[in-house]
Amino acid sequence: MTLRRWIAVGAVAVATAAALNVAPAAAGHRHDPATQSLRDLAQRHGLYVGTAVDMAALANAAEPRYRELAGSEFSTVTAENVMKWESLEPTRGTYNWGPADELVDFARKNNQRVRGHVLVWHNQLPAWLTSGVADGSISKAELRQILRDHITAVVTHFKGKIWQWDVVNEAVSDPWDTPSTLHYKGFWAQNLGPGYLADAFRWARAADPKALLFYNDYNIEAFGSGNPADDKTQFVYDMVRDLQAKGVPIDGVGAQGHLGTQYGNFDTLQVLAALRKFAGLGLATAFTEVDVRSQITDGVEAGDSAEINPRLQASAANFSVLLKACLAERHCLSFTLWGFTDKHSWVPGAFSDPPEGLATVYDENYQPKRSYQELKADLIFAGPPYVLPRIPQRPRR
Ligand code: 9MR
Repeated sequence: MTLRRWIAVGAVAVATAAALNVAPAAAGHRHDPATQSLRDLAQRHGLYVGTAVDMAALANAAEPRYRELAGSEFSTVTAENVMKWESLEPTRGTYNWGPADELVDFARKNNQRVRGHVLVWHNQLPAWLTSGVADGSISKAELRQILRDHITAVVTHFKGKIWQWDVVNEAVSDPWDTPSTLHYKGFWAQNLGPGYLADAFRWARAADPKALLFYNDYNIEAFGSGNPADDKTQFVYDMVRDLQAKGVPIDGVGAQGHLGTQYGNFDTLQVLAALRKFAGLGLATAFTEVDVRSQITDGVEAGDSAEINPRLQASAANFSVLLKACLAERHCLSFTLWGFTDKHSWVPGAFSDPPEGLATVYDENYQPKRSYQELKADLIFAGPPYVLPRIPQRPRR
């Protein structure tokens, strides 16, 4: 073959490969989709893939892999803890922005977006606030003003740097709570009544007109009975629709996605149906805290593959269900993991009887697990006509 003929053949091969959206083998390793990062593979769908970041792990020079992967595999990050009230305002009126600013800076350097987590939640509140309310030294009227000041200060501090804010987190009870009829639960509802939700979104919007404002909760990945008395997803759906009817500026609903292989969980089409229903209200959606934990038996501890393998497989299948549903709904903007390595996961610390773990996509030695490979495969093999690029959300006025 002459050189000219060889070049022509090569050009046709490249053009054909481009049309088919596959990379020619000769193009080298870099273009093999299996060697690309989650963030690069997700980009083709306009989807952001994220992780919660543990700032102590990020700062640990003895563990460089954490920082490398946090920067290279993900296009959005969430502070696992450092944007929570007890971290930001440990003493009344004195803000400690340092660790949260560090994360925002890390994100800027790595060309990542930031999910702000969290403005209003009943957990991880500073003692000065909860004890002040308990002993009556903080009145209800003052508490409302304190909440307003906190939201305003935090959103203003990060103005222009936060893509999505979790404005209110976990406001709704679970069927196992008392009373079992679903209701607004926790510190804020008890002290201010459910009107605090509308207030919080309005105050957040006033402080940053461009951030997307989310309601975030667990166990809302799929609808159940359709009765808001026992179906949390339905309760949240009705709640959000009521907020919209009142003109409250809410832009999205985040489903956390904390699943466990011991549960029934969902299939992809069920989850997709829920995302579609929320999109039908004009809302964006996101998976905000995905992990899939398993019970750790003696056999798992002892390395018995007959016990480990089914867990790893079930975990991968559940990660995949949530990602595929997200890919198939164009208003599902981001897919965030609640940590990416079993070395730094909230699960073992939170579940000890029975112990649970194995919840993330890399093992304790930073080796990718089956779940990581399945997420990649989902991103690689998705495309038209059922998977189309994201539709950006405009903040509601
Ligand atoms: O992962 C977080 C863990 O480090 C904290 O100790 C815990 C305290 O409540 O919060 C964890 O993150 C939670 C998140 O902020 C909201 N949804 C549930 C998450 C897991 O508990």
